Amino acid sequence: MKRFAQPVYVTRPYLPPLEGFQAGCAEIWANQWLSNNGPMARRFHDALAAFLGVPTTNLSLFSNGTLTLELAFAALGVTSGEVITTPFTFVATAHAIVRAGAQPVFADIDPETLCLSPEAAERAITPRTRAIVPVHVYGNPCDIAGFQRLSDKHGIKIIYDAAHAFGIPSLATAGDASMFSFHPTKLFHSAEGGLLVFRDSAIQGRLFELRNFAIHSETECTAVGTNAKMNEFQALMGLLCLEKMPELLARRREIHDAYAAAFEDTPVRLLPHSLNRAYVPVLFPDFATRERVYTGLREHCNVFARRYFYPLLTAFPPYAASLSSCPIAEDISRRVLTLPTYHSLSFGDARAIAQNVLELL
Ligand code: T4K
Repeated sequence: MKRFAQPVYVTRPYLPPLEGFQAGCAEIWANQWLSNNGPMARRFHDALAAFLGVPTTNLSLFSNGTLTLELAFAALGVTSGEVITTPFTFVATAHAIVRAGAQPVFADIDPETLCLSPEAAERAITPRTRAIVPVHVYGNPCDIAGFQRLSDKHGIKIIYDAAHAFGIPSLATAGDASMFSFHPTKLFHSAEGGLLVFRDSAIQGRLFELRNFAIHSETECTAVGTNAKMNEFQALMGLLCLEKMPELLARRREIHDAYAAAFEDTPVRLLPHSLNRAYVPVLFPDFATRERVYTGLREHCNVFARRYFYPLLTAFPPYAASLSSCPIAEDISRRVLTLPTYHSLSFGDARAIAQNVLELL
């Protein structure tokens, strides 16, 4: 079994050449403008609009993905009642719902995509339901048409947690709004950051205010806003990483293919649906095997794979009171492991990690 000399983490951020970042810093120094929608943030905003092919009026940048989601709810009027989501996600999804003033209600996932099932979500709808928050888990697309039908039929908002889904053109404009995380653990990042793309350009002004304390003018504050502005250094990092997007996407695809070849005809099932190959999730036959591989990789191979997402959110005290029964999510959560993938991981290392996994079975 190969033991790596250096720890191999589940991911590593792409870092642009330092000279490019230093040149950008020189501009920031000259501008003497560090935050509050400065020139670099405005340039990043426009570059993202061009990259995604959406009008500049239909997006807004924030300091991180969690606050992006929280302010999306505020801007779309989802500040009370119930919001249906999946328990198979990162805690930030549910935290943002609660912090916006609503109560999360958990419904089960689809066994193939591992995203919230529209059928399960529909069964959870009550007169108090204000919105549904499906998550494109690992970059697997949710059933967009299915959720749109629910929105049309029940008059509720669909706000996607697209934290994992940057770089998938078909998901950029789904639902009423989509949140993308630019955290360094994502395939694209701005050190920290979040992006909201929304259908109704009328909410852009509201979002700009909410991220800046809801200050309307020097003498007016219209609501309880927060500080969720992207600063100039984040925007600079984002601009430099954006130039590399095609390469970052291609590289992930190749690494994914290397794992796929290594796991062919083995008991390890590589989940196939991620469109941007943001993660390498593999399913084991049972919980004990997953745990053995997870621990074995750490202790014997120096490989730090992660159990995204275990346990389910309903196992955490703030959400434990939820009466939801989500047997598919429960089962997947106990069998899944996400293996290392990032631009600088070599194919040889991916193959060696896969070999270690198979030896630990
Ligand atoms: N919705 C969903 C579905 C999400 O997955 C997330 C975030 C959000 C919403 C919220 O978006 P943000 O507010 O974060 O923008 C990580 C991330 O902190 C979190 O952003 C992410 N999801 C979640 C899935 O993973 P941890 O606790 O696993 O991160 P951590 O610090 O253990 O990092 C994992 C590995 O990455 C490390 O072992 C090494 C590597 N790493 C990490 C960082 C931060 C680096 O090499 N360099 C770095 O700078 O939560």
